[in-house]
Amino acid sequence: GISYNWEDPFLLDDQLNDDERMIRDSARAFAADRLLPRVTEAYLEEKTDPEIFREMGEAGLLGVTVPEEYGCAGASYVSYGLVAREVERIDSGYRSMMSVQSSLVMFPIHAYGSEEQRQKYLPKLGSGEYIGCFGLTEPDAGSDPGGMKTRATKTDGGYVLNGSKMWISNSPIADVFVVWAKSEAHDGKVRGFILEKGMKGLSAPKIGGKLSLRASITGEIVMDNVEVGEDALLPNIQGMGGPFGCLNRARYGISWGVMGAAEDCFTRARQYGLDRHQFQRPLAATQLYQKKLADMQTEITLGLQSSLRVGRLFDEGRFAPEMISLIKRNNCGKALDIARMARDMHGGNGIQAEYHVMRHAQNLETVNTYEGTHDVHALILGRAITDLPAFA
Ligand code: TGC
Ligand code: FAD
Repeated sequence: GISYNWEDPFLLDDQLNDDERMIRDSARAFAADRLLPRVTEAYLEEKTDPEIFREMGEAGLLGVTVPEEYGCAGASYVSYGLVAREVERIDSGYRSMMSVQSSLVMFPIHAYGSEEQRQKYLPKLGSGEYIGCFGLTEPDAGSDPGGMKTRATKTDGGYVLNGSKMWISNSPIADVFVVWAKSEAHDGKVRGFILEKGMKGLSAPKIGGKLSLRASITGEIVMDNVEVGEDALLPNIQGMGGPFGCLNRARYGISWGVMGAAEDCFTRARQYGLDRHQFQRPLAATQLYQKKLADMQTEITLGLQSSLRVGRLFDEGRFAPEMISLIKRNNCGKALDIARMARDMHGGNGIQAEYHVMRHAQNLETVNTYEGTHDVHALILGRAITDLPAFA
């Protein structure tokens, strides 16, 4: 046998190839050097530094699965998951910025766009020169995005868009907006459009007052007779499969990301328990403290192994969306429990920004809700198990 490695219980590292380890290591270094020093102030001041996109682009962390011909890494989905884990080890908001750009903006432009659209947008999104956002959710259509009201009406040579999107990551600072609308010219089917900052009738006011994900800016998208040409339409997809295809990627990445946040909470709680003494001994020498650490480690280890498995299936083209619902739901719920537990284990210090754990817990409230809530993913699984849809 070999001795137990508490930092990598199932030897995940052994299951990665050299390229994956390289991307993981550069993401980890980037996160420690560029993100960790900024995060506390960004969170407390609710400030998103757009420069972070440029820095992520320079470090090769945006759109890592997009092919090299568009200036990206052409890496595996396992690599993408590893990047999400390292970035979210610092903050879920930073991972949000990365995953919206990669899975929700670059992926659809690559998968559904024309060659002109790919050439025009992908290199600049990959370098972080352009910031992207993804507009699906509306004030009255969250868990049920098929109930959207945003409409595209055909004109000579293009479309006019009307409607509003709610809770959109990056929108107030975005240059490129991938927006989903029902198109009358296509039998009312949902189509994707690429809008650009500065178009007449397009605005993206910030949503203030968030008590979660404060390092990542969130806004609305308001479209008041926004006129676009035919070249704004994503030509190669129609129906809700378009946005859901993007969500599959983002949800998969989130399943890795939240484990990064959970690992940060676990390692901080472990260290705190070793350093802090009460009743003349370290907190970590008590049975209750050790049980909590064991529970945390168990869920993190199982969660990471599951994400790796689904990532491998993804890279082989053998994934079903329900697999992603299973790991998105499980890992978000478990990460939230772990972060709350780590907050408790830090006692009063646990509420302080400098100990990081409560910020993770607050962030994970959002991550457990966006990209399909914990309960909506249970219903997606329930439908697959019983063949009976329970949504409506
Ligand atoms: P349903 O009838 O099931 O399907 C409609 C059409 O869509 C297709 N489809 C999928 N295709 C690919 N992947 C998937 N996962 C798919 N799920 C469904 C399906 O085949 C069908 O196609 P067609 O051609 O037959 O029409 O749809 P429904 O309307 O009954 O959906 C129910 C439900 C609950 C599954 C769905 O609406 C849902 O997933 N709701 C959750 C909404 C959500 O996740 N919103 C996320 C917004 S984006 C976001 O939160 C970004 S935050 C990111 C960050 O900051 O990191
Ligand atoms: P609702 O759908 O109103 O749900 C409220 C509650 O009801 C939940 O507990 C839910 O589980 C439950 N519920 C709903 N339907 C059912 C049912 N049939 N049966 C049982 N229970 C049900 N969206 C984007 O398009 N782009 C983004 O970039 C984006 N970024 C976001 C960033 C942040 C910070 C946040 C908070 C959200 C973001 N979202 C984004 C929106 C997000 O995807 C939605 O908030 C999410 O899908 C839930 O929708 P809702 O908020 O309308 O909640």
